[in-house]
Amino acid sequence: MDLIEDKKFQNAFLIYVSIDLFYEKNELENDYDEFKSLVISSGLDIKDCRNLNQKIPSINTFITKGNLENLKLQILDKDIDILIINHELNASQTRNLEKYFNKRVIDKTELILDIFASRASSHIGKLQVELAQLKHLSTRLIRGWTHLERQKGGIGLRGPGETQLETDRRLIGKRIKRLNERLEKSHKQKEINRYSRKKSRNKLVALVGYTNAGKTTLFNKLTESSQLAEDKLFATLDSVTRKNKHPKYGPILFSDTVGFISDLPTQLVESFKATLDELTAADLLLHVVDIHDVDYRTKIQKVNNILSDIGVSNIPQIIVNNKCDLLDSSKIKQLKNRKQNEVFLSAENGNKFEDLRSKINMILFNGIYKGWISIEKNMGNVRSSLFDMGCVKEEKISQCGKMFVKIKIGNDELNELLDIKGFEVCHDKDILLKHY
Ligand SMILES: Nc1nc2c(ncn2[C@@H]2O[C@H](COP(=O)(O)OP(=O)(O)OP(=O)(O)O)[C@@H](O)[C@H]2O)c(=O)[nH]1
Ligand SMILES: [Mg+2]
Repeated sequence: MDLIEDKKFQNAFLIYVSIDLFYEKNELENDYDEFKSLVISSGLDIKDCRNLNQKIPSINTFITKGNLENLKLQILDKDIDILIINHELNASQTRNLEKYFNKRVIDKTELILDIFASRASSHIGKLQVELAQLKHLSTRLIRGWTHLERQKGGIGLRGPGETQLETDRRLIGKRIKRLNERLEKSHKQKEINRYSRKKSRNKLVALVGYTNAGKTTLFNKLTESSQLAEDKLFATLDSVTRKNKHPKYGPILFSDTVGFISDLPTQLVESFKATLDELTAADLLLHVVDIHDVDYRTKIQKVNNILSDIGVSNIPQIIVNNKCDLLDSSKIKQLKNRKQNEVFLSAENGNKFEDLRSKINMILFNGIYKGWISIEKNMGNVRSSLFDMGCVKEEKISQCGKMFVKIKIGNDELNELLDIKGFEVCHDKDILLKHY
């Protein structure tokens, strides 16, 4: 369900309002550019933009009277179909603006919802976006003006004795209930998948971060995948999980996730909660940051706020400062002095991820053991769990049936296995001298 229909023909006029009252320290310097990128990402054609300054928003129309009159004159002779404003408006403000300009008015929430709607491709993704849109729509249902009324005219939908408004509410309520049920079913399946991962003892590393930071680009390098990475906001909507392909990592699954943005609509956070809940299962978060972005510090903070809302701020985190190819080496040197669990790299133009690898291995496995172990011949179950964990590199069986297995495994896990009687670490020469 696209909120903004027939985008090809939609000429957009952007209204960027700076409100002194809303100005906080952690406001983005490039907030205006981000707003423009959102509009471009939604596929609309930007015909013109205006920057306005106000002390406070007007209660009825958000934009103050003087500003409105000026805008009307500027829009008058232009071929504009749609007005887009960089704030969240309430239903009556939108309605009043639409009446005043006699044009469709889209606020920031609707814009983001629309981008999500056009990007969602998986079954779950589509359900989640539709749910968010309906929740948003239900807040807009007020007497005498509804989207449904305009779209369908409500013919044949109304129940006996119902007003149009009641019918709309009932239909939306019903659809929301059905969507919730279908989502619950899909997430049950995900829980089963999560359970089998735990059993296989693969560690889960989730890539998180602000939209356009380079998560998918890094994910593709780490897993030798070819997911779509683009210079667009919200290129990724559906999380994808793949096994690590690099021999220097332990048994790890990497998961690419949806990017965050400041003022992420609450309906979206709620609807995507189940997907984001997957993050709660992660053993480690790679927080990908575009270090070249002037707002990178504020964006780290915004991402951390959302992570804390989802309840995953206690999961260990490595800050991956990406796009280092766009910075001078002297600048990077200067940044490297900070004391934090962080790495500096270029996902797109680099191929040296040694630092990242060793940090991941250290956090997840307390370092990695690579070498031979021996197990007694009656311990086939231990051998098969080593295979299940994907850590067996080579295997030899002595004449007396004792098994020698070359493994690559985290030190923590190796320590657990060493508690088993008959499981021992040994050296190459032991195998060659004693048993062959
Ligand atoms: N110069 C440079 N560009 C990069 C680097 N990594 C990613 N990019 C570019 O940054 C843009 C965004 O990359 P993505 O990997 O799609 O970013 P993302 O974080 O997955 O974005 P969303 O899925 O939208 O949240 C693309 O145009 C990439 O080519 C890098 O190391 N250097
Ligand atoms: Mg992505």
